This record gives sequence, structure tokens and C-alpha cells, in this order.
Amino acid sequence: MPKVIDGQLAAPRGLKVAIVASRFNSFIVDRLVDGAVDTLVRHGVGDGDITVVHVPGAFELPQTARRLAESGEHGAVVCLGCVIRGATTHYDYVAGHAAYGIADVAMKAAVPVIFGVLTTENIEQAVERAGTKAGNKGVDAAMAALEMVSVYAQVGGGKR
Ligand code: INI
Repeated sequence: MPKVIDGQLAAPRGLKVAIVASRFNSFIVDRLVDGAVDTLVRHGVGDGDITVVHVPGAFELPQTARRLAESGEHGAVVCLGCVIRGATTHYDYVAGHAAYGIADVAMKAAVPVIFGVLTTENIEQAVERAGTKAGNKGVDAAMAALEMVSVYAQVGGGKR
């Protein structure tokens, strides 16, 4: 029989989670934060163990996530933001930096760093993914964080 490792969704006791969230498009991102916090608490994270850090925009997410991940204070870092193509001519730069930057941080960090950034063509698509008909990307990101905390605990490695 193969050895199969699956991540669990119940938070380990005392897990601390940092959420870094952009203020740009806050009417969307605040809903993602609400969804992430609610999900973490429902799965056993103490609300006092959740730190929400606001940054100006999605461009600032990776560099802030790096500091949070390296601080040793948090067992996971969840990045939340929203970049809307129709709202900017530099969509590709902002969305690209956020995605590649968070990926770079995630590759190097000892703790899970989760990408919860909406990249949409228009406001309607963003609304759909912020707690309406296509769910809530903040909920998904929080679930991914919990699962990856459990996976990392089981696969080992990650010392830096
Ligand atoms: N930041 C976002 O998070 N979403 C956007 O859609 C966006 N637009 O449209 O420009 C945006 N721009 C700001 C950017 O993230 C930085 O905060 C800013 O450039 C300062 O570095």
C-alpha cells in the first residue's frame, strides 16, 4: 500500500495565522478577509491568533508576506487582494508582481504562503468571487492555508 499524506483542515492548537490584505478595491477585499477569518475560526484558530495586516495594494503583498513569513510569529500567511483589469492600464504589472512575488515568497518560506488574489476582467467577476455566486476566494485561501499547515507538518523539511 502506498503511504498517502493528506492535509487535515482542523487547526493545530495555538496556530497563528497572518492575513495580509490590500486596501485597493477594499469593498471586495474586505469580504475576502471576512471569509478567511470566519473560516479560520470555524476550524479552530483563535481569533486572537489571527493578525490582519493592511497594505496599499496587491503590489505590496509579496514583500509584506515575506516579512511576516520570516518573522517566525505565524504558522501561515494568507495574501488577499483584488486586481481588476478594467480598472487599470497596469493590470499586468500589478497582477504579475503579486502572483510571481507571492510564489517566490512561498517557495522560500518555511511556512505556507497562500495566494488569495482575485485577478478579474471586471468588477462583476470580482463580486462573484467575494461571497456571491462563485463563492469566496478568502474562504478558499484560508482552507488552503489550513491544509498546507497540515501537509508541511507531515512532509517535513522547510528549515531555512
Ligand atoms: N492595486 C490593487 O490591489 N488592485 C488594482 O486593481 C490596482 N490597480 O488597478 O491599479 C492596484 N494598484 C495599486 C498597486 O497595487 C500599488 O499599491 C501602487 O502601485 C503603489 O505601489
